[in-house]
Amino acid sequence: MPSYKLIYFPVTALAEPIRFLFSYANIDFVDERFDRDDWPKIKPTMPFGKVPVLEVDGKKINQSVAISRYLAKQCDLAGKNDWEALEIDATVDTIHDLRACIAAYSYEDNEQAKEQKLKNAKEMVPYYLERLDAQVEKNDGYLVGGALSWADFTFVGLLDYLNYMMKENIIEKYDNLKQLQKKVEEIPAIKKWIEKRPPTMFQN
Ligand SMILES: N[C@@H](CCC(=O)N[C@@H](CS)C(=O)NCC(=O)O)C(=O)O
Repeated sequence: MPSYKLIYFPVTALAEPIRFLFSYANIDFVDERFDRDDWPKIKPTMPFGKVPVLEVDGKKINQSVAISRYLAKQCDLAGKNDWEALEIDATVDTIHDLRACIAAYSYEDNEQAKEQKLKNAKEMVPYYLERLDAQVEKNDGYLVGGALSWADFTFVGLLDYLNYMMKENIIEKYDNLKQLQKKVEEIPAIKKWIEKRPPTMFQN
């Protein structure tokens, strides 16, 4: 078994689906959370100046989605066939489109632009969530293929970050997504992880 170190800010966000996968797969990893003040010093040592970065036996690799897919393959959460793998990939990309839409608003400093981006997010967030909720209803309570996949871990892992940025529980009106969150958080390995993980600014 290789040695793994996951490097990220001291938050959930893009690293959390990866942490869920390590926990679910029962793979030991060093969960390295650096101080924000140290980021300028760390940034030039990362392959593309961004995190999360995973070190596998000392080799650094970036991109959270690629890292998640790699781990999901190792614990049978990457679909039963190529079609399901494609559906999972598409769903994960859609979740990241939703994240990008919310982040565009949340990280905007210009007051006027922020107002416009909030208006856009208020329109687009329900657009995405209605469709994702219907997808879960159609797939027996999971996002893809009637079974747990890394798409479910991506959605639930990112959720507290999305809620924090939107300043509300974005899935409040979506029963299928609420049940999905509950189901994922009750998987024994995930429950254990959530209980032991350090609290961050995204949990209330
Ligand atoms: N597509 C990349 C995005 C990585 C990314 O944007 N990381 C942010 C934190 S969430 C970052 O490193 N920001 C600091 C910087 O750009 O200096 C991924 O999914 O890993």
